[in-house]
Amino acid sequence: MIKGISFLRSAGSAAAYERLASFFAALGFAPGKGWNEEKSRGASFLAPLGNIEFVDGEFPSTADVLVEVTALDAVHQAAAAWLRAQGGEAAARLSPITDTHWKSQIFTVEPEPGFKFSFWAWTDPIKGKPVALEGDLSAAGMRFAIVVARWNAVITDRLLDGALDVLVRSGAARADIQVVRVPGAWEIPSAARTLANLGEVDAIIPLGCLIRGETAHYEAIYNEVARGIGQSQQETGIPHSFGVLTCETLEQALNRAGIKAGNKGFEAAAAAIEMVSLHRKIQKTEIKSGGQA
Ligand code: DLZ
Repeated sequence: MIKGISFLRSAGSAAAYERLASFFAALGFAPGKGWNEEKSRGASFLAPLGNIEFVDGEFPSTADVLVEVTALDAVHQAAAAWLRAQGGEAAARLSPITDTHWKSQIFTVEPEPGFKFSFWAWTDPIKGKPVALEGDLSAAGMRFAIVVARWNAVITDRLLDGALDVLVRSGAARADIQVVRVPGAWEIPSAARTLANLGEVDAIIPLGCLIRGETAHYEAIYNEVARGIGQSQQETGIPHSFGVLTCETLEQALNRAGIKAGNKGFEAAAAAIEMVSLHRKIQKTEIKSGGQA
């Protein structure tokens, strides 16, 4: 399963590493998790979208890393201010904004000699509009409660592993992840609701597994579990994802818990991160627009 694209660059020195990280932070990139190990460290920066593009025909004159933005002037000003603050010749490593042949504008900046980046934005207002307000997948500073059922633990433990994996890899601190165990899926809504009412977490991630062949009143239980989780989400306003498997067989459940068809715990936790981020963005948009649509 394809997950993301990374460009790796060796900074060459600790000082260049610090300057590049500082530049990307100054331009408003969301920080990724990065790493700090014995042999190396990494500063990572996220963008909501990434892709690899092959071009046939006229090729634009750009740096090999191209960053699309929605407010090119503001980014140009931020880059200029950052370069000025470096002093010396740095300010000269910023090109003016120019038109491209594809209804857009572009500039190239070299925050560190040898590291060039081009930033561009559509001038066509239809294309330049953000397609949608979307949450991103950085979990740094977010608090989560995972409510996991013990029933069918061979499955739910795998869902829990998947959920913890994505939360920690996306930057959540282990101390900000609370794991709450309940007897079975039936008990998930009640625990989720109690946690949501406390208001101490940003999202709830319910994990459980119902297997039709082994579950008396299967329909009744799963309807009630889904309804209870949905109701808790709607009435508390705290995002709840849905990581409760409803399967025909144990084999199907295993496949959805990491064997063949992804790990639904991982997906539920990723959805929770995205929803917290989206809620925050919607709230910011609402504040900026003063509640005007
Ligand atoms: C009772 C029961 C049954 C038959 N099957 C499942 C199941 O497949 N998955 C699950 O999470 N829980 C099951 N349970 C337990 C109920 O969810 C609940 O925990 C008990 O009925 C106690 O209230």
